[in-house]
Amino acid sequence: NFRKIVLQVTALFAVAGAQAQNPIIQTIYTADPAPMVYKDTVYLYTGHDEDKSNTFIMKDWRCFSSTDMVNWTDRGSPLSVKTFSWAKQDAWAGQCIARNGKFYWYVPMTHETMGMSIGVAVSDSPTGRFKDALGKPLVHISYGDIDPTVFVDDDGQAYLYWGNPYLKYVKLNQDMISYTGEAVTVPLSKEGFNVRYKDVDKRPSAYEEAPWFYKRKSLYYMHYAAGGVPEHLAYSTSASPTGPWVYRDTIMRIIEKGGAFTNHPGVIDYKGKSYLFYHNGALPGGGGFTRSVCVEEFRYSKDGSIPRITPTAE
Ligand code: FUB
Repeated sequence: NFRKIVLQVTALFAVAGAQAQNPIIQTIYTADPAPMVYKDTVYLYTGHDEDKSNTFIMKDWRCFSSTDMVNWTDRGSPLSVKTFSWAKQDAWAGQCIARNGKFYWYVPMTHETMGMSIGVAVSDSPTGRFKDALGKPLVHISYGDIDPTVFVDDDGQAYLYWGNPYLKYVKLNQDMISYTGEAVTVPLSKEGFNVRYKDVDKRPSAYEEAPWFYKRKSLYYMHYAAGGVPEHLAYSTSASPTGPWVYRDTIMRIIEKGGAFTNHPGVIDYKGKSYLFYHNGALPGGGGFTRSVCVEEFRYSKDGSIPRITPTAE
């Protein structure tokens, strides 16, 4: 029951090692990629920039899927600000995860009265339709409650990290729609998150926003957009899900040509390969508020480090 619109068909499509053309979605502007591997399919959840505005006009989230990382099927708009009765606008960066036979999609929006807040939507299918699980925000602390990233550890404990200019986390309960204890603020030290290349806003480290949290082998990874602005992508690692974090390196430098002032990482392993999703302004009419999702394949080193990744057009 989905729209079978194949967005990208390249001549290389059937060839082993074929690469998607970047940006991978060329029919609308997309941003804030959040890939999820479920069974044999990659589901790519994105934000949706409305055309040619000088601010973020983002009303809904989109979903695309692929089984070859080349051809992407448009799964429509399974979630929008309108899904949340308490929300006013700003369908910013979220992440969806499968658990308990359901799909939980954590998303930030501006609340009718309280400023930025994080909601959680639930569905029986990765392509929706999603419903507001709570009828109220899951998290509301301050305006910085944006960009949630979620991960379930091997012991079953789920973590939700988020925030700009801070980075906070809570331990989610098994039901994935509540948490126990207070939100913990991560120390944004130089050792953990490096220093800013432009220190105009006197922040303690390069961490800006867009965290992306997961574990690979025994190492926990925190990818994020680092600043000042324009943003680049960097990562830190830890031996534990709650830190302390150790700054590792820049992954993608500022995109000088065809970039946007933001960038946003989403990392997966799929069919034996590793991929970094990000966004830029490379479509015609593209820019800071009209972004497009792209993907690059990469290889971890034996010690788990990630190489510098250069944006490509294919
Ligand atoms: O897309 C709106 C905001 O811009 C996101 O929440 C940030 O990560 C940045 O990409």
